[in-house]
Amino acid sequence: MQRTLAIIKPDAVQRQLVGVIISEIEMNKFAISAIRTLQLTSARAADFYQEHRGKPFYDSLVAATASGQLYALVLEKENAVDAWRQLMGPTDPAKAGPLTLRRRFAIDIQRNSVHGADSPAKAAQEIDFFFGEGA
Ligand code: IDP
Ligand code: MG
Repeated sequence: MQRTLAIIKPDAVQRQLVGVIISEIEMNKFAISAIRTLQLTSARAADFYQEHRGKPFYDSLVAATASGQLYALVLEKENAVDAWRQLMGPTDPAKAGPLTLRRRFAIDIQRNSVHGADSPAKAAQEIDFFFGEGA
């Protein structure tokens, strides 16, 4: 079984979409092996998205990520990293298939409701970010 890191972003929590998103996770046969809710400081959000530093949307992304409670989850399934990204759909909801979470729930390309690690190595790093010693 592979593990990945998922986030239900503050925009989705604020719109009370936690239950329906977790329901989709379970219906798609992911096991939830860890879950926590927390609000990141701006500094921690900036660190989480540091690969995007310097891009035009970075400051706004960091502010949105720190704007409220989020849910971090460790999901387990065969091929979990790719399977979760497929269920989420692409970054831009306008380009996402009809059954994807982002097509169904995203407001726009930034407030796109969910996050997923993009590789097994990033998944391990992001799981440590939310569930490791220093988290
Ligand atoms: P991903 O979440 O699908 O992996 P990334 O390219 O890693 O997409 O970008 C991280 C997050 O930054 C996205 O989920 C989205 O919230 C935001 N983002 C990405 N591209 C844009 C953009 O062009 N405008 C505004 N926000 C963006
Ligand atoms: Mg990404």
